[in-house]
Amino acid sequence: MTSLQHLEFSQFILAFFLPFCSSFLTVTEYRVGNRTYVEKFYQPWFRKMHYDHDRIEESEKATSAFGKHFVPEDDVFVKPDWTPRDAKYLACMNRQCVCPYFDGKIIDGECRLPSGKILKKAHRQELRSLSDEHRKQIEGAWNVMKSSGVYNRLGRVHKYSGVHSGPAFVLWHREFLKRLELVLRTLLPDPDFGIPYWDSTLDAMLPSPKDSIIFSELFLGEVDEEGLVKNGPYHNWETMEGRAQIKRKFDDDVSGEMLNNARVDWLVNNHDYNMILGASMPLSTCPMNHTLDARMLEYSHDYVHFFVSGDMSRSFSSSNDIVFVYHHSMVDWIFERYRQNMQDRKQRETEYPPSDDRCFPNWHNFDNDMPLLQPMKNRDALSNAYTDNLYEFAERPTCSREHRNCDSKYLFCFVPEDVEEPPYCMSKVKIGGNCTGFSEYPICFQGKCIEDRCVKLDSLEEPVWAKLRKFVIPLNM
Ligand SMILES: *[C@@H]1O[C@H](CO)[C@@H](O)[C@H](O)[C@H]1NC(C)=O
Ligand SMILES: *[C@@H]1O[C@H](CO)[C@@H](O)[C@H](O)[C@H]1NC(C)=O
Ligand SMILES: *[C@@H]1O[C@H](CO)[C@@H](O)[C@H](O)[C@H]1NC(C)=O
Ligand SMILES: [Cu+2]
Repeated sequence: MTSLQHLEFSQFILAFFLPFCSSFLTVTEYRVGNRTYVEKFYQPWFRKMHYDHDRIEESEKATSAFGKHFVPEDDVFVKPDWTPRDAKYLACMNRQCVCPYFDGKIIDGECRLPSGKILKKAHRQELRSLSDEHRKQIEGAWNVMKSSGVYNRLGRVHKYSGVHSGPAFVLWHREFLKRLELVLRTLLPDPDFGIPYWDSTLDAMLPSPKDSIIFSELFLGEVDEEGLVKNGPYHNWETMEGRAQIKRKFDDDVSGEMLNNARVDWLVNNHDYNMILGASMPLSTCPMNHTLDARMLEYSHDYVHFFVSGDMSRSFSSSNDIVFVYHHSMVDWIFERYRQNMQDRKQRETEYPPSDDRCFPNWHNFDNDMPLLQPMKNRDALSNAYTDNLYEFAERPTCSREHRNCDSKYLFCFVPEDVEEPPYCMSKVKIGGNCTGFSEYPICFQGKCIEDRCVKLDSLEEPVWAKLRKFVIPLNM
């Protein structure tokens, strides 16, 4: 907001969420002299208004986050590393190469597993679209990785070497997730499943997104008063730093917010590759061809980290929370959808911001090694081989006026009154959660929306008043 600092007024910005409308009302109050002027406009991008980001001045280099990888001073360093076996196979870019990692044998060019199955591409689905059985298998495999120490060992690769704040951000995380997914798949009864994604656009339009079924015991777990995850498949997940539980502090960061359809559509149909791969924390000396639009992929991804907060609020600790993995699978979905929509096969492997040390640190450069993901270089993670050979995404849950169903008992189809606006899928809300404005919809999971709250169904089956009525003789009879 530097541009406003030159003006002689103060301003206050508020954004209001409007149920039954896919827009947000943004109200800005300008105080000029003794008077207040109010500007109101509707915008579809942000529930809490975000503005263009600022570049880093040379003079701020030392004090800002530029080129820094923050780790707390009292951190007890444990060297992140890959086992020789991991190092040998997890860099593979096709199924033949990785086959021995699954104890398979190549027969007729295919990798045949000991179970007799052929190793296929991993299928990445939205968490709420998986069957309960398959989701539980995946949760079980994560828990095997957690208790064996493998999850934290891999988490430290991100903790100490994760690349952020620039062009290589999306590439480093793509390769990291690919490796994590291969490890996960070796532990699944059905290795065709890959890392599910958390499509937080499904939660974005809820009256209170943190009341979503995704943050219930069934999926990611609920938190206690201190923000510690107290139930669900990932409770008692000891962090890399030795805390007994994952921490989430919803609402402690005002810039937190979910992804939404408007921003996802804007990204995957964008004609400027910089909105996906551009420098997100460039120096003021950078000869840039784009603005630091608040909707750029890395920023939009950041707001979700800030929404969950706690471990997710900082890059050194974010991999403690399984949400990190599911959210990054969604970020990779956006990246892939953009590639399919806007680039041909050659552009997918070549379009990338030019190396320039007036812009970003050299580890973002096209030809640079990926820290701790050697032998991969940044350029290698632009390869078509990822989705040609190793994994593919299922479509995000969608619905229409004709098909008002999101094909999951955890989702419902929201149909805007305005016929111009397309219907979209939304997550159901957990018991006790806020359902304001949606009582016409099956918004409550195994419950009913009564006085703006989701109330459990079986506590409604025989309401007290129904029992009483049998014994009360109406006075007007
Ligand atoms: C603002 O109001 C005060 C008190 O009414 C007055 O003394 C002052 O001159 C006003 N300032 C402007 C810029 O109008
Ligand atoms: C429920 O959500 C609405 C919309 O965000 C909000 O205005 C209201 O205060 C919330 N109600 C409660 C009890 O939190
Ligand atoms: C900006 O565009 C010019 C001309 O196309 C190009 O030479 C330059 O490398 C671009 N700079 C960045 C940072 O993308
Ligand atoms: Cu990261």
